[in-house]
Amino acid sequence: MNHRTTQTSLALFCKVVDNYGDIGICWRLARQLEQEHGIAVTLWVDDLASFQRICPQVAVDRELQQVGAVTIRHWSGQDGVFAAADVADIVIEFFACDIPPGYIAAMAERVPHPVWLNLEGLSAEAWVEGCHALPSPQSRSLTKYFFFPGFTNKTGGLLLESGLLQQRQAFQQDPAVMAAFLRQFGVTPAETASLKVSLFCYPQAPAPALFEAWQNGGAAMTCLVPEGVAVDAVETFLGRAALAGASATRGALTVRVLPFIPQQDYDKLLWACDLNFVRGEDSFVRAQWAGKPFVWHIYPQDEDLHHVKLNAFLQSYTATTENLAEFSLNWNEAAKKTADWAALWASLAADMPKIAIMAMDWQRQMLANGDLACNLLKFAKTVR
Ligand code: TRH
Repeated sequence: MNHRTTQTSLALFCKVVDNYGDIGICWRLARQLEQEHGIAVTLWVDDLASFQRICPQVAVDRELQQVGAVTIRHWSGQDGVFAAADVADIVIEFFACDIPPGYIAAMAERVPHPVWLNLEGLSAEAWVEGCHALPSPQSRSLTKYFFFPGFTNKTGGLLLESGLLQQRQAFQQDPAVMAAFLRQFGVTPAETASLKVSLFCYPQAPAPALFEAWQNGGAAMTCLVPEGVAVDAVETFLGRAALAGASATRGALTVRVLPFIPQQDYDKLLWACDLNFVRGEDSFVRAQWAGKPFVWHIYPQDEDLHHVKLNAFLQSYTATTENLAEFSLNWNEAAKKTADWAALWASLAADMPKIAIMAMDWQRQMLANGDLACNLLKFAKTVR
């Protein structure tokens, strides 16, 4: 049988609203669909510069390129140039990104119509289960389906590459490999032996106050911050530009700036640290697969809508202790009481061993929901 003619094709459209989460999620999904499911994936993305930051192989000046076996198309206003034959078997728009009208017209011409999915953002709110997989009739007899990632078996689940958890285990069971990974960023043996925290957050996070609490704390700590993150707080602490390689120690705390790490290595940073500060959507999910305690900085929304989402997650997450919830609410400026960061940190630190154990239970629960790529393909088959 000719493999080429039977290979399922899939087009994934991604508009980068800001930051790295949009392309981060789409790139992860595209790679997994191609590598694990043999799908011919075309990833349309409007911002190649953001893409290059998480995947250095991407050339920013190419309209069409292959990275691995995924086809990358620069999405820059193309319309009216599509024929039915150009349309993939499965078409995914990420986060309601309005795919080109010309492409939609070609979808309507295609026989059979492609499966059309809108891949939504991640939320632990209860309404998600009711909206997941709902059809939305469109003009020209097309139907679009909402596909929601999520934390229960009535949602699409979470992105998880096969073998990731085994890779993590192998990495964590080999201190020499872990030390070598950190050494490439200039992390010293003393820093490696200290309590290690990775920091990824939005600029408004109260990092200066937390640095002060860590600095005045008893135990040696190392905070590893990729370049470009919490820049003001890091520069104030360092007393100089927060460029990769810079570090300073004050009291018990060392802050070290790392280069922004390619996405495929970012997991290793999470695996190597004792506590991870993550944000947005993709790093938030990776921290859950890392199985270590983490603090989530949620993407801010108007009218503090994100506080509702944060609370929904903290209530669902079975590794939440009272101290983790209190710390997280303060980190996201969603707490009722003014923060005493030294006390918040002492309480969270005391809970970390317990949280680490419960985090593994949570992981088992998430695994039972199946992974997002598999769930998405299964769903596509049912509506084909
Ligand atoms: O960059 P983000 O803030 O993205 C956000 C969220 O996705 C949010 O939901 C969305 O609405 C908004 O963008 C527009 O955080 P997130 O989701 O964690 O994505 C960061 C990506 O960058 C993730 O794939 C991990 C990757 N990364 C690296 O590859 N190297 C690094 O050094 C770091 C810190 C992150």
